[in-house]
Amino acid sequence: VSIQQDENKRELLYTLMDTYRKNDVLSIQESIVNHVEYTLARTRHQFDDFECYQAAAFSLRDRLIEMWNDTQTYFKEQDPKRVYYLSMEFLMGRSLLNTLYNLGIKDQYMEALSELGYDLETIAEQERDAALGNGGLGRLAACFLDSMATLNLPAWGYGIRYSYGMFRQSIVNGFQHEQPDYWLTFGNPWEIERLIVSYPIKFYGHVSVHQEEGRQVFRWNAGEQVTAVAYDNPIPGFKTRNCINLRLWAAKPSREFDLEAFNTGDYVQAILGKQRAETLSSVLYPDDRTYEGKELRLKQQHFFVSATLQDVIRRYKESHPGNWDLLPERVAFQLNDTHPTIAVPELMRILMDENKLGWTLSWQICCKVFAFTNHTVLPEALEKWPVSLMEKLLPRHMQIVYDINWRFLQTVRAKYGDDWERISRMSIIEDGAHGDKFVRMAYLAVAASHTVNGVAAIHSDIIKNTIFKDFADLFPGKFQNKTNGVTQRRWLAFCNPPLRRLITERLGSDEWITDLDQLKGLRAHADDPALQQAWRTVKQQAKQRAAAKIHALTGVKVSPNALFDIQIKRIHEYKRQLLNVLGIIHRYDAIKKMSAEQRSKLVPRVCIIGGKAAPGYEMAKRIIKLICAVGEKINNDADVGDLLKLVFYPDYNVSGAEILIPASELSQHISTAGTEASGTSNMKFQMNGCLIIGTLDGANIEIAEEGGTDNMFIFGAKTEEVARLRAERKTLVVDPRFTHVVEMVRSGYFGWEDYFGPIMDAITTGGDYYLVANDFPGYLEAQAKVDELYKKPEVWDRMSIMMTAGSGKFSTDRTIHEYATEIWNVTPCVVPQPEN
Ligand code: T68
Repeated sequence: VSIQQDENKRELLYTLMDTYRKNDVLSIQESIVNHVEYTLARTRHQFDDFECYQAAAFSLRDRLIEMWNDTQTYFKEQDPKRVYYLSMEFLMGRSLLNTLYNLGIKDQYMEALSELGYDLETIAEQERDAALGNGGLGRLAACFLDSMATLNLPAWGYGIRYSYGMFRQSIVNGFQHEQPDYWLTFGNPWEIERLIVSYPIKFYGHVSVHQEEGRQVFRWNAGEQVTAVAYDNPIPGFKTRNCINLRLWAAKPSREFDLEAFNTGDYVQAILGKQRAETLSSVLYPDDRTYEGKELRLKQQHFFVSATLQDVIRRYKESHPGNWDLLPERVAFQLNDTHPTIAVPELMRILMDENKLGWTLSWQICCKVFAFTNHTVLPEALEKWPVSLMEKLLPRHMQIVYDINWRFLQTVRAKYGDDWERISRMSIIEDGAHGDKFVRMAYLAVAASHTVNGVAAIHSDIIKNTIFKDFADLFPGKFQNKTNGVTQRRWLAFCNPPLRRLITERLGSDEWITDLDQLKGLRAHADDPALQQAWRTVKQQAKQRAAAKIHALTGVKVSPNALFDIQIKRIHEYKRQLLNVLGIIHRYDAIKKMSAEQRSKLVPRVCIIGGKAAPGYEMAKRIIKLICAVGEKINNDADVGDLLKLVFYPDYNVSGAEILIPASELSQHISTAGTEASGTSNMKFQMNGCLIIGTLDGANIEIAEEGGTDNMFIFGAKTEEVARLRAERKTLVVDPRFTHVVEMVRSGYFGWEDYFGPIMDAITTGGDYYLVANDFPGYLEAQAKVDELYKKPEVWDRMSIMMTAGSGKFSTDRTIHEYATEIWNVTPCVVPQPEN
């Protein structure tokens, strides 16, 4: 009877399921209007642009869910090795257009909406950016997801569903103000809430030991417990059925825990106490530079890592009950910086304490599943958690870290003998000066990972010779390079349709969208005046669009006939926005002193600077004010007119980048050599035919190799010179032009001289750690060369085409392919297309 019932049920389900959603215009309209009426409870006769966006997004989510289900079912059947990308940040930006393009149904949607009376572009702008990241590290994770899906890898991303993303920046009187980014106010139509996928997460308490069958068993009696709930975000690939998952965890109060608190009388206090649980996943830390030893940050790390590992282990055990040996052949974890490193003791704890594996096997497994990416060498960014904090918050993890360290130092000693100096240098536990101890998270990650990588060739060399030198000696085979990339879908094909069409027309195919090396085919056409002409027209259109946006945001009118010079990135002393501003002051001063005759020969410039300063980074905030003050002066100087403009682009984010990058002719990547691990916007600019003024730092070096050194404006000290130049900085004979611009600022030419004093001090009497004075003359020369070449469109356009042609290496498709083959050992798992 029951078999018959099962049969009937299956039959019924199949009939009910009917077919997949169709993508003809009428079916799309049907889906949209359905969501207007039944999801949003509006009527087809009355819904505004925002509701139209929501309904369109929900209709797309339906289609994504079909793909997602097919993909996950297929992965389960095939049981391939899977990779899990663990990251505290995913800087996704908007999803509507990206989804439409990846699914290949943008034209149908455009038509469907247009017939209903809506404009796709306007609708797309209704979407708020998902800004769950600070900058490069978070955006890299987002580009990786796009490539992993497109390459059909059995991959998932895991992170935190922050309620407040990256703060919104407004500029008031030239000062940065921060506003909360509560991005979920009107819901998030892309996510799927999975209330049943939830795990308990424990904190505080104490550890007890007892004997069980002749071995020690540790039990962690937690003092606090919250629940992690899964929110799935489908990630479609380009032109593939595969749809992977980004699973983000949100914290909720746990139902069972603390029941006694309710029985002891103070009911209201007990409720309020539970509410605190939600704060765990509420806010993204906006600091991308200095490590902050905040308890909540460590709680966030443990929260997302513990939920993730419980989820992965549950999935593994479902398919392979009792078979631990196979785990490293089915699971790979990539740690995006040290932020998820608590995963190492957490996996040890899960294997040993919850699954009764011994230390040796547990450690063997650990050492086969983890790999770690480093993104910085700046010492102030390296995470070190106080032992006292970790002992309190995660007592069992602290024990395990001590054990890991003890065994690790045994291997160091086995190789080098009683070299106490080295042993103390390499210890995962740092003995601080005042008796305080710290856990060096990077060392823990290196000790446990089978592979450690930097993010550009020079950076991977630097980490081997500096912060991880001892480790590279001990484990020479562990260290690799994986030069970053960006997805050419979002950053060229979708954000710059006119250029996409032009490239496709010239190459005779659009295969470059999944095989970016094909761009090198453009080299043969770089001298063709017809292509150059069309290339220029495309750039001109993008500049007009950006000019309109700048006017709307700042009220400043910029001429689309001027050279667009852009520096957009987080504000940091090492990125040297100061060098840029001082160069602009020099240019302004020069213009003021010119005759009309000289001015008529000048190349007009629009300088655009954008980026956020960490709220506690005083110097970066002063630099923003300086940029604004200089802009104020220049932009209102009728004498200068269109010859020079300087705008600070407020609230720079992913969507802003999608407008600015296509419009750029020159972009600045001018960090002090040896400080920028890679940079990734440089790759986006290059793809869009923008010329680069830059130092030999990070990925700039590889960009020069690929795009041609002659097509870049390179200047400045080299990495190997920096230490010496720093030591000699006090005796440097400073260029008089530098002294003059510093003097202009100090004298109050732009007002606010007292407020700008510390900035000027930092690059003069303060030691000039980032060598602004050293590189200033070279920078001015490089800028002069820019002006000279811009006057020769045939030369400039050729260089521009050559840059795009040389950008093939910087696709995350290449990066991810390297990770997959050289680190993860995972292979594509291609979901078959459905029959109908
Ligand atoms: C960036 N790092 C590197 N960090 O600065 C950049 N840090 O050179 C590189 O291209 C990029 O990573 C990708 O590899 C960051 O963006 C952070 O955002 C960050 C956030 C929290 C804590 C520390």
